[in-house]
Amino acid sequence: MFTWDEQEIFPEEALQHAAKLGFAGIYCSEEYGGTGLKRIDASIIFEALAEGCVSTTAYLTIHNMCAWMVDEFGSETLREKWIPELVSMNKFASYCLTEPASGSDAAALQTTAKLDGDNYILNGTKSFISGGGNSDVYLVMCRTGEPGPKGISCVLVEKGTEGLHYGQKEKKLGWNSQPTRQVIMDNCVVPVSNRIGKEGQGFNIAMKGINGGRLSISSCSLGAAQASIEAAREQLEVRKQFGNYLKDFQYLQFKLADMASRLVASRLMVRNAAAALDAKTSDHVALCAMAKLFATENCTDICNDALQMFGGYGYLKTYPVQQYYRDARVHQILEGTNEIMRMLVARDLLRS
Ligand code: FAD
Ligand code: 2MC
Repeated sequence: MFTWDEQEIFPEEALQHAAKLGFAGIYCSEEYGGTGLKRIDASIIFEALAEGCVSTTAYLTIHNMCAWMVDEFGSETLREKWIPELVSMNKFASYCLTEPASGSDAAALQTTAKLDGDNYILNGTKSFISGGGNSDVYLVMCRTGEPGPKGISCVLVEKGTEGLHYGQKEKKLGWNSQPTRQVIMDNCVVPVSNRIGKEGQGFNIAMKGINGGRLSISSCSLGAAQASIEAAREQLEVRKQFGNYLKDFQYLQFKLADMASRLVASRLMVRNAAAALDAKTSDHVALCAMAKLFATENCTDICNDALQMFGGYGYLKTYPVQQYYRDARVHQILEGTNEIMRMLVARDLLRS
């Protein structure tokens, strides 16, 4: 995982190996080759994988979200064509919602898709696209109608489509084992049959996808925190200062106990929200938002506390905790910032 981070390697073969284990379409139906498991299973799998590499697992979660969107809302033709390709990771997928002028206010997006016979002509720029440039399939949220959420559709754009360009690879604090680029559409001609769901349904599809995405990203945070606690525990057992092992200082014992308690609380919130999403309970959106808010903030703090326990060594790239911290930090920003998560929870509480 150090090499992937340091050399910014996107480990496509490792991902395809994960796909062979059923990890690329975990909650897709079995009809076209998905694994047919539940969100709670996905959460357990992503947490475990993230203990190995948060960034690579995080890309896998986005791919899973895209595969599910095609499987759940795509036409029979699209499902038959793409699901086998996606669940085998013969093809990689990206989710394209954010634009330079619309991040949190996603429903204000400006990328257009104008109808021209049997095709849409797409124009616009998507920013921060995970997998951008490397992925084969882009699920692009674009405007086919009125301003606001109801004028948005979801269109599958294939790599190689004329007019599809990519920006430079972004330099990032973490998430270095996966590329992030702008995806630029300049008169991209895409068949209308590539639309996922009905015209105007795209924003709802994007949001339904991202509820699960938020839990998957939170699960990556759980893996980062778990691995950081284990690393810190080992360090406390071997490092001596003032003639004692660090584990014998009560301050550090209590700190470790707090970290473990916050991790367990985070995990329970994520698994509880996953069960709510599986059951489609009326409060599942708020529970997913709460879980992301709580788990990503607490788990980043746990990684930071673990780094502190390593002293100066924690700051060195030869030790793993700094990478868990760098990789987990962005989970408070993407897939909806934690301020937007608070907004979703508050809306649920205050709605009449
Ligand atoms: P802004 O929306 O401009 O927000 C700036 C600040 O203002 C934030 O702190 C925000 O919380 C706060 N804020 C905004 N509105 C309010 C409000 N009403 N009340 C209180 N605070 C508010 N997007 C994709 O579509 N696909 C991807 O694959 C993808 N991958 C990403 C990978 C990385 C590494 C990163 C960094 C981002 C990625 N994103 C992706 C984009 C990500 O979802 C956005 O960065 C995020 O939604 C925030 O949007 P923004 O950056 O435009 O910030
Ligand atoms: N689940 C299901 N439906 C949702 C939803 C959710 N989480 N959030 C909104 N909706 C529905 C909502 O119910 C409404 O549907 P309908 O009109 O049919 O009742 C529709 O979407 C419009 O919602 P609002 O009226 O609440 O729209 P508004 O613009 O006020 O707020 C907001 C939308 C802020 C919640 C949304 O824009 C948002 O989640 N912003 C954050 C953006 C984001 O998550 N970006 C992630 C990019 S991907 C990424 O970062 C990766 C790394 C992949």
